[in-house]
Amino acid sequence: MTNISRRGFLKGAGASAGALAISSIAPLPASAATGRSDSLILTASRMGPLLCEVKDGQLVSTKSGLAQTVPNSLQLTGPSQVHTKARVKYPMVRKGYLENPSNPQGVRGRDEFVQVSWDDAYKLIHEQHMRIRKQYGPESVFAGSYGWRSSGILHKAQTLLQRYMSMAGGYSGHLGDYSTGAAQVIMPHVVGSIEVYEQQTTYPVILENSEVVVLWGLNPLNTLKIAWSSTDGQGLEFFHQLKKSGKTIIIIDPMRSETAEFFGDAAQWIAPNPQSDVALMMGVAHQLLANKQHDTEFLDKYTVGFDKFEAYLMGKEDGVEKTPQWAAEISGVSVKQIELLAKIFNENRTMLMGGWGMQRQQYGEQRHWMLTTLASMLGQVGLPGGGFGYSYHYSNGGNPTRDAGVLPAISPTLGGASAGGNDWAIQGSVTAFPVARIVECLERPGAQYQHNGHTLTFPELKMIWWAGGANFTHHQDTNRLIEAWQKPELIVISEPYWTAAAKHADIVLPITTSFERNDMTMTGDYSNQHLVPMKQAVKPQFEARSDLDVFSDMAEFIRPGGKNVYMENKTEMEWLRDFYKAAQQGGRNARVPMMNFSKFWEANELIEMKWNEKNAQFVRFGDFREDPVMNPLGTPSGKIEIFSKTIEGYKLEDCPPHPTWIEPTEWAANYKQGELQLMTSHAAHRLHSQFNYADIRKEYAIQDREPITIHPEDAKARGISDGDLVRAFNDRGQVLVGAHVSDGIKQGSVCIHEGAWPDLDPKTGMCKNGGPNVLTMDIPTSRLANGNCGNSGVVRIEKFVGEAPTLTAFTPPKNG
Ligand SMILES: Nc1nc2c(c(=O)[nH]1)N[C@H]1C(S)=C(S)[C@@H](COP(=O)(O)OP(=O)(O)OC[C@H]3O[C@@H](n4cnc5c(=O)[nH]c(N)nc54)[C@H](O)[C@@H]3O)O[C@H]1N2
Ligand SMILES: Nc1nc2c(c(=O)[nH]1)N[C@H]1C(S)=C(S)[C@@H](COP(=O)(O)OP(=O)(O)OC[C@H]3O[C@@H](n4cnc5c(=O)[nH]c(N)nc54)[C@H](O)[C@@H]3O)O[C@H]1N2
Ligand SMILES: [Mo]
Repeated sequence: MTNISRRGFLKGAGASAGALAISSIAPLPASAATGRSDSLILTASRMGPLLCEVKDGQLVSTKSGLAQTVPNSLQLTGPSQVHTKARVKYPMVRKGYLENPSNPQGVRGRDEFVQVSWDDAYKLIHEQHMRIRKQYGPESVFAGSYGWRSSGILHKAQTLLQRYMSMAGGYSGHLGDYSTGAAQVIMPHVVGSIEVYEQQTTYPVILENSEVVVLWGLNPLNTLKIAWSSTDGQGLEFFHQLKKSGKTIIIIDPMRSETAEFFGDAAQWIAPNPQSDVALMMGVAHQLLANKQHDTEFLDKYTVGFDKFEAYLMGKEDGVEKTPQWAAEISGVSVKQIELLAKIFNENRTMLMGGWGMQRQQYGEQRHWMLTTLASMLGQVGLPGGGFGYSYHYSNGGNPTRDAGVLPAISPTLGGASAGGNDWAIQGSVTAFPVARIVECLERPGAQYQHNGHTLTFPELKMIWWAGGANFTHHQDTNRLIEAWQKPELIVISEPYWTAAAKHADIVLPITTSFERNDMTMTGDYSNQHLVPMKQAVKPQFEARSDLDVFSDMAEFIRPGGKNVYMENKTEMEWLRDFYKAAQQGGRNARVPMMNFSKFWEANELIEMKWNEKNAQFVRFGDFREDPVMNPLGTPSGKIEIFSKTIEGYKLEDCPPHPTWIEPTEWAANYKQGELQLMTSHAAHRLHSQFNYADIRKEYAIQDREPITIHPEDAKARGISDGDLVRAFNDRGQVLVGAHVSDGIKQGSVCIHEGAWPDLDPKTGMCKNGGPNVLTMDIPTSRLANGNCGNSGVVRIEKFVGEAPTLTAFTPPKNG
């Protein structure tokens, strides 16, 4: 176990204030950053701007389009993305479906596929879509289609699907996401904003003012390789600077993550049991309270309900005092360490950075509520470098917002002047359900359930069209999903690759990758640091078409002239030109000069937006702290709600009205023999399921399977050695994984990173690729948020004996 000395902890604390001034994080100059080269084509991806090398029509290499200090393995995956054998080449229809679409034979996932022409595929989808819509109404058509499709403001798969469905008369959509399902619903009750997708106290302010930085369940060295728009690269640079700063860095994570490895001796690693963070935070809170080190002035002025929480903490509510001893037993972190954490936090300007894996667990709502409560007790919220921040590991939260011309994006409904005057009755989503409850929705159509204080009803889904998401990989309890997946009458998947979802569809449409079309993007979701042309590098592979082409073609089937209405009478390049013009207008207002579109497109260069000194000094909650009356929070009280009367009014057993420790269902107290806690963190060399097929897989796969990290003691007790094949199983399913035996994980837990493509052996049901969602629980975090619990559950492991089945995850079906 980690043994942290006080000296280790305090080294550097407070010493380096001002040593790294703002200029140290100021980004590289634009000319150095663009990496302009006549022979390389500039595009962008989630992993940032990319330079593409093309030879004889083949994409042979991709590399960062920005200068960077910390390498990003994902940027090299371009050639695999375009040329992998896992590509869908032609439109394909399941045999039993094609033979009789109104009454299909065979089973999804077990049938053969037959190649059809694009026209036949369109016609078939149109006829069945219209039949279903007429028979069951728009709510029977699911177009929620959640997922991390490629970057770009025009080729937005889900939006383009919804645009088509809006023209067809509406659809069932989704609420929330898989990322922050719990936190994004609880935080508005607590501080009036979602926090998880908001600009943070900036990097320069942290570097200048924070003395202690806590990475609570945060693995930024992995997760900052990407951004929702396209990464600006500054997040990795910031953590590089932070490492050099000599500040006290504390990492609280059951795994010695890539980030912990990166910091090495520059950080202290504390490993709690997975799912135990609320108890650990409460132990620290109790210690502060016991020593009267909580900031009563702050609590009085800026929060409500601390008295009720205090009563709970002291055991007056449930008879259990949440002492460090109590917390140590639950979390596996020693009393001494808990007491030390309280001391360090209290004595120093401390920034509590919260990651999201810990809220993808049962009762996940409690994590960020409790961390906010702890930060409130420390009284540093709204001070430069103090308080909490829940987006430092994501999309470069903290990189100052630039003065910029910002690109708009295509919308799910028709807009713009050119669409005016048409007589289409545009209808967006007619109903929606929490995104991670889709299997429950398929299982219980018409059933009522609670969501954030509302009683909602599940629609009955008869048609599903997924474009731009990998739901067979991202959803929990794969076997339960496969069963529910048999219920709809039609399932269409638009995909570049033969994913598990594609293999379980009726109709599969081959889609281009972002390297095969033209688009644009901003970088840095909060910073708007660059505007990047995404230039087509290679021609569409095989018969692949873009989502834009597919859905605009489909619109023509709804009614003649539909394609023009969908496209608003513009071509791909005309859309880009108009988006650029809008950005240019914004740029003019912000005094950022931008050349005209044709020159920009010719230039093959990105535009770097203007540094804003005032934005660089942004302190989250700074204005609230300065004047809470003039700048109240968006909560009912206008203050931080440690006790929420609103949530009290919901009367939810699984989400009490103040932060509460609730023992999860799959937890030590209920362990069957030999069970271990399962974590499913995000992988270093993938974006979820994306690039699982790529060359880089060779670097991490063990005996051609997804690795499972096991503590040496747990491995020894089961006769497992490093490199062995392992069967991991529970009541929900079984997977084949490769043992990575390491002391970089809390004993009693294992980790299989999310994102391996399900590849279920038809005979045994075993997932041959090691997809962890075969093992995870499909339950809501609570009926407050209905978030997913993918990062929790228990599992048993044993050495795999016998002949290993051949991996088929990336093999197209016969004829495919
Ligand atoms: N157990 C467990 N499960 C989890 C998580 C976890 O931590 N643990 N994490 C959850 C989280 S946070 C998330 S966000 C989800 C991620 O779930 P997803 O976002 O669904 O995962 P991706 O693998 O990124 O899926 C994107 C898919 O879009 C396809 N695609 C890419 N570009 C295009 C395009 O231009 N057009 C079309 N039509 N398709 C395209 C890709 O091939 C890929 O199949 O997973 C969730 N699931
Ligand atoms: N390379 C890469 N980057 C990504 C993604 C990706 O798939 N690959 N996905 C992107 C997306 S969509 C999202 S939502 C974010 C995800 O961002 P996060 O949800 O924050 O990422 P995770 O890897 O799930 O968890 C972060 C850390 O929390 C630790 N952890 C797990 N369980 C617990 C626990 O119970 N307590 C504590 N204290 N720590 C715990 C894990 O070991 C891990 O090191 O990342 C984004 N960035
Ligand atoms: Mo996510």
